[in-house]
Amino acid sequence: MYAGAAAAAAAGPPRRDFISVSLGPEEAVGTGGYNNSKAWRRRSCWRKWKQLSRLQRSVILFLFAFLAVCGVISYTSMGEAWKSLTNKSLDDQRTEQEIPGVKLANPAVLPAPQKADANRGDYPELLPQKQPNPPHVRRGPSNLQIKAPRRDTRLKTRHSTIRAVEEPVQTDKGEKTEKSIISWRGAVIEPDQNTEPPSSKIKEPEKPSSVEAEDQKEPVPINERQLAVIEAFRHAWRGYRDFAWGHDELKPLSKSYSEWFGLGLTLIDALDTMWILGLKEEFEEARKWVANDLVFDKNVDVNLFESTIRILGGLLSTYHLSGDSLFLEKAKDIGNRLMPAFKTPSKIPYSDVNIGRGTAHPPRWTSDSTVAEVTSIQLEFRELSRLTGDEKFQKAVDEVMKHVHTLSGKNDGLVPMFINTNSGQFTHLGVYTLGARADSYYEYLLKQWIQGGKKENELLEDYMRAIEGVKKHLLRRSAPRKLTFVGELAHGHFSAKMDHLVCFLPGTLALGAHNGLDADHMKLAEALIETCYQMYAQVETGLSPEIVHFNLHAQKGHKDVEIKPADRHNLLRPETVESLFYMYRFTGDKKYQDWGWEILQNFNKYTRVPTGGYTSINNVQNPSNPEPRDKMESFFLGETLKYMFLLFSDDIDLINLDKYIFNTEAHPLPIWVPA
Ligand code: DMJ
Repeated sequence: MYAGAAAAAAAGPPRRDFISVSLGPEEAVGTGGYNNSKAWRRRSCWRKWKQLSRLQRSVILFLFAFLAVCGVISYTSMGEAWKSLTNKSLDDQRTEQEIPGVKLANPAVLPAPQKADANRGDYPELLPQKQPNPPHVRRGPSNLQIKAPRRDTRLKTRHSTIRAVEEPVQTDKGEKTEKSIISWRGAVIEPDQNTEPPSSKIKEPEKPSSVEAEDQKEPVPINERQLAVIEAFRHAWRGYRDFAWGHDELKPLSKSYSEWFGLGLTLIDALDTMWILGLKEEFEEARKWVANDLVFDKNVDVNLFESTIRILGGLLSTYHLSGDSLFLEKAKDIGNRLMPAFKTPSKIPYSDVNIGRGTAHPPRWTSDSTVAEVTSIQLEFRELSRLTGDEKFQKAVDEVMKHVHTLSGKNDGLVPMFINTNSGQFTHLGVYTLGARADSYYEYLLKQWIQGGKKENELLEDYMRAIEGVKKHLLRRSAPRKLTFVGELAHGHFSAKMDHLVCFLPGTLALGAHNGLDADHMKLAEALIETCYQMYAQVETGLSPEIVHFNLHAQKGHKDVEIKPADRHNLLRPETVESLFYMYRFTGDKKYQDWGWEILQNFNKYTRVPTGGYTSINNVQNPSNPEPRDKMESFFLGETLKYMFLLFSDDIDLINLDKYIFNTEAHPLPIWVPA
């Protein structure tokens, strides 16, 4: 018997002041045996409930009510927790599916990187965008620093911080919308796509001292003229990409290509221009070609100078701008393959190297090399030594400079055009020019001095002496406009001939003056750039010929500039635009931008090929038929358009001239000890 029931029976009628609920089997047996039907259970419970006192019922009801309230509260808070847990894991899954291996902190703010080749064949034309504000025009000392906005340390290249900015962008439907992009020096880059840091095997290049301050400036908006340069570049690139991809030069009319070294010359020459112009997709596609298809192990003869300034220089500067070690690896490869050129009796390098076989030789008809060629490879090889820690590159090119420094045969610092690789002596003495075969000797004297931190006095001495030589022997004024020009001297006879190539000189003189050299170098630069501009302005197409002859005496109906039939071609050369860029940077005089703008428009008018690309022309004097030559030189993309873009910029930090020195193919390399 169940104990509670026995006690209750013994005590008579149940007392109502305590609770006793007995649901044991014996009770059931005592009330008629076991019956588990639902009706019986309901009846039995109800009977029990009725037997309870009011107090007992109230207590039970209160307990039920209390438990019910607690249940509701805990259900609500657990539900929230569960919901957020579930949502979070869904978000995680979505992010991982969209960008494999990359978790974006906030996908709504930073768009997922696009595949570089997602837009193959799709070249949206850039519509000039209305600038929200007029471009900032900053003048004054070039080390002027701008106010410091907050920094985003996540987005950093090796030499610069990439800043996240909100910019209006054009949607497919032409609407303007706000999209987050990352901008760096005009380059538009999506996050998480900045390139790898250089391999740890490679000596870390010195960081320019003022990088920190440069990091903290506001991005300067791209203006309409710069957009026109971007459009021109894209048009040129479209031709190259469609008809000459991976080859040296585009032949835009025949929609084919020409090969010089078979090394994708135009592509390599254009890499850093794409970076500076912010053409990310084009850059990424070209980078893939460099990674997968650029092979230097080829049985091919290359010109030491041309491959140094275009290929080695292009790879080094692209490495500096992008921080991508691929370009340094390639630069090391080509640098090593060019070294056999220096194995000569005099250590003056041969002009040609077979980069596959490791042999070098002079041209077939002579053992001479060109003076400009052997003395305009130094910026690149010196930088390669600094980056790799291997001094052999610098040693080889420094030896050439030291040797040339000691040579006799100069005329007040002016050098002849040839040097013999056996004897190490100048040959063809008595002819002096600032044009072809000598030009960049003068340019590299100054630029090496600046590159090395203005310490190598012999370089400066040679440069200063040479400029005095130019003033003494080669400067004259034309008639009727009294334009100052640089002629040539041949065995004591002056010739009023000036190559377009000489138009590098105003820029170089201005750079020297900016670096503390005589102020009258700047005066001369101003006079010479006016002349170079007139070499365009006085010609029917507004484009300069390759060579002009100046009139020394006024003749009725004659301009200052005369052009011989053999000289009236234009190869899309950069020198005048290059000097305009330096002049604008150092003076802030808008006329230099306006002159460059005229030149760009004339290139568009007379050299642009509708199906893509630009072409050299044979006759700058015939606007109705300039006689296209069917060739786009690699320097049009490497130099001319790059200098145009920089000329139209008001951002002195877009390749700051106190931090970078341009090689003679417009590839910027860092100054070792920046001013
Ligand atoms: C380029 O290859 C270089 O600028 C070189 O110094 C001279 N010739 C062309 C451009 O005109």
